[in-house]
Amino acid sequence: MAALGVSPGAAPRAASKAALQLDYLTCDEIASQSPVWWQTVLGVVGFEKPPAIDGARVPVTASMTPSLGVNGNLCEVWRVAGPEVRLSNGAAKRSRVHYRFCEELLFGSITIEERSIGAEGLGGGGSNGDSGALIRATELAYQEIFAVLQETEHRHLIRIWNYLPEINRDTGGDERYRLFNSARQLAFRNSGQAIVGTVPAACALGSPAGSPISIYFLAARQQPKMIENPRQTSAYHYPPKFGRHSPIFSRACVLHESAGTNLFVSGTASIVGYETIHQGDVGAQTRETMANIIALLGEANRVVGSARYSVDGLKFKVYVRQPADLRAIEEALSGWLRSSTPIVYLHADVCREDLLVEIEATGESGS
Ligand code: 3EB
Repeated sequence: MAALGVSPGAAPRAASKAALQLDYLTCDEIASQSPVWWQTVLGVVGFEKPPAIDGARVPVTASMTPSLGVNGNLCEVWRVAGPEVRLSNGAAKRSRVHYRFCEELLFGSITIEERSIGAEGLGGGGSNGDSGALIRATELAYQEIFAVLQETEHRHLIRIWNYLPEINRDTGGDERYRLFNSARQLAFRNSGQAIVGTVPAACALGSPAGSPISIYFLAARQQPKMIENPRQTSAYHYPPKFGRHSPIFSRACVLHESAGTNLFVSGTASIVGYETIHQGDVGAQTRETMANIIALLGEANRVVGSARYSVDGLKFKVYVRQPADLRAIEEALSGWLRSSTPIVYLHADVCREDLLVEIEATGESGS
């Protein structure tokens, strides 16, 4: 990393690097932090519901996916640290996006209730009811996100978390996840974004009926390096049998120009090529998912040119479709992970009906 001193004749130094850091903290731990600590917080994500903290200071949101197991009260906290890091809150007019940013990085969140969306203006004169509202809400959310990134010049989405109520429910022939994929792809196109290659790491999970659509994201001024998995077809090249419009996400990405936390592993599941494997066997799905994450770590290390990332440096979020499977998943993971590895289990529907588990991870370098 850059030395603090500027030697005579050196080129002007770029702004000091922000170290992005992820912590899983209880609400009580968050409540007892000092003002100095709060100055470093980009955003706070609760799981079942937004935590009761003052949303005027930082964006506060929730995935609407309840915790499983012992870690009831945890929140996901994104912070930046660095000698010259200054954070500002977002002030985009007429935007539902809450955001906070420093020179290099931006955290944002948006929630939209489908029932607040009129079906007017859509083909079919509104007869498509709730599928129209999901499509419109998704388009609006992404449109507003890209507008913020344009305005603040953090033009590169690096990681985006998508939570949709009833993700697997069928609405007149189309699953809601597939409608979401169509709307997401349309929104990327309409905002002039790439739809293959340089697309963010992501996940898409189901929340309980009646939840708002909840989306949060990290963006950067610098282009991240995208990582694909040699064991899997790129999601943006999935064949049409998985939906008319492919999901737009990369398997992982590396924030090469940052200090600190900088590997983002997308939601990863028991998919080899493009097919789900080990249907009905949650233990085997968990092991296959870890094999996919190990393959991604290998790719990430190859791309950065050193053995920087390993399973031991990752923090995990595990989405469990059926709470009764929690024990079997923990058992399968115990072969891969240390007991000290940070890991949060959440109850959520996974975006293919036959997937029982999905795992995402965030990696730190220099730790
Ligand atoms: C998969 O590999 C499993 O639609 O944004 C993983 C990560 C999955 C992201 C998304 C979906 C998404 O296809 C599902």
